Amino acid sequence: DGDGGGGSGQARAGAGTGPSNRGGGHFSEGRGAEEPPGRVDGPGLTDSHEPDAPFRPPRVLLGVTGSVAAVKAGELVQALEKRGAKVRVVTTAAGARFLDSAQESGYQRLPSDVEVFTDEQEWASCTVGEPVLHIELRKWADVLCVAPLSANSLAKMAGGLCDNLLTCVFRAWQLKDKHWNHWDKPVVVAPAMNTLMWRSRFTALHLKTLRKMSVSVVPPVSKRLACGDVGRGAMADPEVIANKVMIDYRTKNLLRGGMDTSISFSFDSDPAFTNNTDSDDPGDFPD
Ligand code: PCO
Repeated sequence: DGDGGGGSGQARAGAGTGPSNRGGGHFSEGRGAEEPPGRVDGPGLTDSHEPDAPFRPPRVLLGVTGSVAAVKAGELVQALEKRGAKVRVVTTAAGARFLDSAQESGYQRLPSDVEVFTDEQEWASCTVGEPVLHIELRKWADVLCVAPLSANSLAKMAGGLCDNLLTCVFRAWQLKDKHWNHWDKPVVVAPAMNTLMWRSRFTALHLKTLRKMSVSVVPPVSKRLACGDVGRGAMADPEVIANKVMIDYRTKNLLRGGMDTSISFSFDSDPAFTNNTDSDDPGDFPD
């Protein structure tokens, strides 16, 4: 686990993030696109899973960080695309190492047409007057999904640190304030880390901070982990994460459209997301 080092731009571009995936810093569509997601206005835009879906499919920015669960990124992209989402990937330097190893380990690779953005591209555009990549990506995306979210990137996000492309995107995100006066673009995170790190009080504290900012947390599951330990810490099923992304996106649009906000569309009342009372759960952090 670890996404250490900022500014070095050392993200590798090997097998998993090969040249065909690498974002060229161009924004042929949606550049500066702050327009609210509109209604479906033509054929082919409807979510294939829900023929009557009223909104256009979301643009999902998938953040990949330095957890071994990054090997599941290909599966997650597929799950999102299956639901009609348009996906771009931002990886930390540590996340890129796991993306590279995914292919060697036999995990599903990223589709070749999915653009992968790394710190290198962020630091490449440092000219005054040129577009800034993290701002452009933040404008492009409807939803930010960070999966897997490592312990290190969790701490950075909760602390507002922004020393790489992904944390800069998050720092520029407009999150809902405590009075619900702002409801901007949803953020969904799926932590994945060793059980001992998950159990740490830091985890509870950092998750509490993110939840207060209206970030949705899809908790990890219990299984045998990459290091052989058994316990909670494995990233949730990509299908579950993709569902949560779609639900938060739709909820936001329904609220924006003046829907009855007393209706709950969220998974937050689902025991799978709240009743993690086993000994591996960091629980809440008292005020
Ligand atoms: C590393 N941490 C972990 C947590 C993340 N692991 C997982 C699963 C994978 C295999 O199913 C790797 C995806 O175990 O999400 O293992 C040190 S213990």
